[in-house]
Amino acid sequence: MKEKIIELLKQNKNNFISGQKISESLGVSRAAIWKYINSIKEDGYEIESVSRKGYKLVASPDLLTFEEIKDTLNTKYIGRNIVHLESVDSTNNEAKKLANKDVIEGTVVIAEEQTMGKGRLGRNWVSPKYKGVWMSIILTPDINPMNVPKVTQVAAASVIMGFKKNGIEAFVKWPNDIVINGKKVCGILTEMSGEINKVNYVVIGIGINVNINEEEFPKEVSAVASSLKIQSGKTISRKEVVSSTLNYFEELYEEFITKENIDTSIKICKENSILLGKEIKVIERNKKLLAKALDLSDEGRLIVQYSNGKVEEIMSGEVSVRGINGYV
Ligand code: BT5
Repeated sequence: MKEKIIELLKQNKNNFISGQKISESLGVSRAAIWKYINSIKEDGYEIESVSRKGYKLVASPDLLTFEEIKDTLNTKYIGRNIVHLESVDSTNNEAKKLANKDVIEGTVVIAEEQTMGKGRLGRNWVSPKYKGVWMSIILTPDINPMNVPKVTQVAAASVIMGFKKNGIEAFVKWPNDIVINGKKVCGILTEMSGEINKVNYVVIGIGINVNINEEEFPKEVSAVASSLKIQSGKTISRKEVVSSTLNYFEELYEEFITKENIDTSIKICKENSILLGKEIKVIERNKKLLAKALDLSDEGRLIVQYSNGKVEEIMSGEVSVRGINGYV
C-alpha cells in the first residue's frame, strides 16, 4: 500500500492530492492513509500536508528501493524484483540464501550498508551506510560452471558503461576491480553453487563507492580506495548508478546467454583496461613473476608474457595481478 501511495504522490509531484482522492483511488480509509503517510515520512520522504488540500511530495529520499529506481530502469528481468535492506552482513550472503529457495532470475539484493561486506578470499569490503551501492544479482544460467568467470567480465563492462552514462571515466583492472586514477572505486565478487557440469545459481556482488568522503575510508584501505564523489568532485546519484549498471548488465548478459559469447563485454573491458600493454606482477601464492599484460582472450582470460618470453593465459581466481610499483 505504501508503494501505491508513493506512486500517486509522484504522479502528482508539485501538486497537492487530497486524502479523499487517495482513499477513493486505493479503497482504504482516510485515517489509514494518514497512518501510511506518516510511515512514508519516516522512510525519508518529505511530504507537505495542508488541511483541505491534502498531501504534496516535496522530495524523495536517496534510497535504493525499487520504487526509487524503477523510473530509470529499462530492464525486462534484471532488478525487476529488488530486495531492499537497511542493513545486512553481506548482500552476497543474503542473495545466496534467497537463491537456495525459489527466487526469480534477476532478483537483486541491495543494502544501504553491509556490516560484513566480503571481498575475494575472505577479504573485507568496506560498505558504509547510504554512501555506496552494495548489491548482488541472482542469476540461474544454464551454462557450464567453467564459463561462470565470464560473468565477472560482463559485470565489469556494465559498471564501466554505467559510469560513462553518469559522465565518469573509469578503467578495468582485470579481473574484478574498477579503478580511477589508480584507485579502486568498485569491486566485483562472483560466487556460484553448482555441480561438475551444472550451475545451480550465480551471485554477482557489485560494490561501488559512490559518495564516500576521503576521511570515511578506514586507514587500511585508504591507500588503494577512492569514490566517485572524490574523483568527480561532486555528489553522484546512487539510484542512477544502480539503474544504469543494471540496464547495461541485462543487455550484455543477454548476449552471453543467447549468443554464447561475451564479445561486446570483452571489447569494453579491453578498450577501458588499465593493465593491457603494461608491465605487471603476477602473484600466485608466494610466487611473484614479472610479465607484460598483452591482451584479453575471448573467454575473458588475461594473456601475459613472462620475462623469459613464455606466453600464458591466466584465469581469474588463480592469481592476483599488481602494477610494477603498487596496486596498478
Ligand atoms: C573485491 O574483492 O574487490 C570484491 C568486492 C565485492 C563487494 C561487493 S558489495 C556487494 C556484495 N556483497 C558482498 O559482501 N560483497 C559484494 P577483492 O579483490 O578481494 O578486494 C578486497 C580488497 O579491497 C580488500 O582487501 C581491501 O584492501 C580493499 N577494499 C575493501 N573495501 C574497499 C572499498 N570499499 N573500496 C575499495 N577497496 C576496498
